[in-house]
Amino acid sequence: MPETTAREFPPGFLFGAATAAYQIEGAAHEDGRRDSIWDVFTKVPGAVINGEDGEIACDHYHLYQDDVALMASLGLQTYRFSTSWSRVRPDGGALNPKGVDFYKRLVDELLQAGILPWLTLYHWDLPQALQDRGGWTRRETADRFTEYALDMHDALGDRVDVWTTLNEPWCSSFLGYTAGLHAPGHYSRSEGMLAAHHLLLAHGQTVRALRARDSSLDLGISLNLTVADPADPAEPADVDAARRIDGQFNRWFLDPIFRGKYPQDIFDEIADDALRAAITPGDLEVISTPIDTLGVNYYHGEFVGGSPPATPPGSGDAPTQRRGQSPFPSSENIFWHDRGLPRTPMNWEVQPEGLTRLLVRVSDEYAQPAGTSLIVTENGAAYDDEPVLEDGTIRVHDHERADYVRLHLGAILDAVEAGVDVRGYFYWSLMDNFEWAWGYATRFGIVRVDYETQERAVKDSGIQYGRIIASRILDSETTAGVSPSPDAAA
Ligand code: GBH
Repeated sequence: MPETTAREFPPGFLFGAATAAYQIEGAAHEDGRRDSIWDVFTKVPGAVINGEDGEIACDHYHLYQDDVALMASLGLQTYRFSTSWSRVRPDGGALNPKGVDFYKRLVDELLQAGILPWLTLYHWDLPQALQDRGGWTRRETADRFTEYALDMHDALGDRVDVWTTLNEPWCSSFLGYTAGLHAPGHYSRSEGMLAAHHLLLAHGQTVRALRARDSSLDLGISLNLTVADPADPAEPADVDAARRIDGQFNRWFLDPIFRGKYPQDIFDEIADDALRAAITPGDLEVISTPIDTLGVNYYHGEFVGGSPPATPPGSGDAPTQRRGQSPFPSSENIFWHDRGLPRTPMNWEVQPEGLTRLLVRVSDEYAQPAGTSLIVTENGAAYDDEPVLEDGTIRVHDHERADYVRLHLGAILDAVEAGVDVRGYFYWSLMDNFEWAWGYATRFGIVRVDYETQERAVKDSGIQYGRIIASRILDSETTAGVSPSPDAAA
């Protein structure tokens, strides 16, 4: 529904869009780049729908100038992207100057367009050479990461102020090493926990190293956080299922980073000898090095119970179902229930109110007491877009995505009204791209990409976003007329 009253975004609130290197760059073996774990994982039969990979993706490596021009035309104030470790240090070790040069060109282009570069050092693409030596299950990988981060700072420290160490370490560790759904495609609870610890360590020691270089940098991490609700709040087993989901998605990362401690309840339940041995004295002190900004990635909440629902909620996450594996180290007796919320074609619930609650909670319990800023670094939805040709122009009337964006921006304003300081919002994603295990059919962009021609076309949701950015107001003026939803048009 359109907003009835005009709501203004706070001064300084940043509007942006996000991408990640492997999902858009292509040029996977150009200018010295070598395999990351995703180049290898995508070759495993059945790992990705239709066997697709990021070899060409959106060819952003060659089209970055056009893409920055597109960002400028949308009025984006900031652009969140990641740098590819295997471009910069193809074997995880020695520097590849040509790889670094690409990011220098990209950042220069952004700065020229007046767009703030929001740089993420790791969005899941570990150099395969490091995986061959054990990847994130090895402590040494954290040291290699810090060296790579310092290379990037050598190259870009004079031009980039905002540095995010990791994107969603939960995914890198538990989807990658435990559930087998992401690279490197392992099925080990123990490896997942080791990976999570070493990722957190890599984060903490890199924050320290970068801060030692330049105390004025804005340093942080982006976490995939969620809201877990019990199917029946009066049913202890359901409440317990929600506690464990919250513990493993949220507190397993927030507590070490902000409190220097793993959450005791979850630790007692899942920590094995290997993890206990891997945590050496001082690790949690390093991991809890203060950060300036916490990035919140929010897509959907979790509605769970301790026993299966009478009717299962839709088809479930397709790749999860295909493998029949659970991503959690301790997920016995956790079942997803249905509460009648709308769902995207990926079967993800649309629950904007969850974002409000999440921001309030994370602010109250973690960020605010630590003096850390909050920003939404990812939020978005994939829908079955139907491109149409109108007067020679490709249009996508993606009213569901436009609604999704408007509802979540409204949810952020609700949090702001509740007293939460939110620095801004990045829509995921700037453009359709390689959606990991889902391949290219799953489209998240506010810009459509034609993978045959690499032609870009701004979708209606992008036009709406541009209007919101220009006016800094959420109301029926900025959001109407772009792509009326069927009931609004009636
Ligand atoms: C983000 O992660 C990624 O950062 C981005 O690269 C990606 O393109 C984007 O989302 C869209 O998917 O329990 O296996 O059913 C998404 C975080 C956390 C969302 C886990 C789905 C349920 C996965 N995800 N969640 S599963």
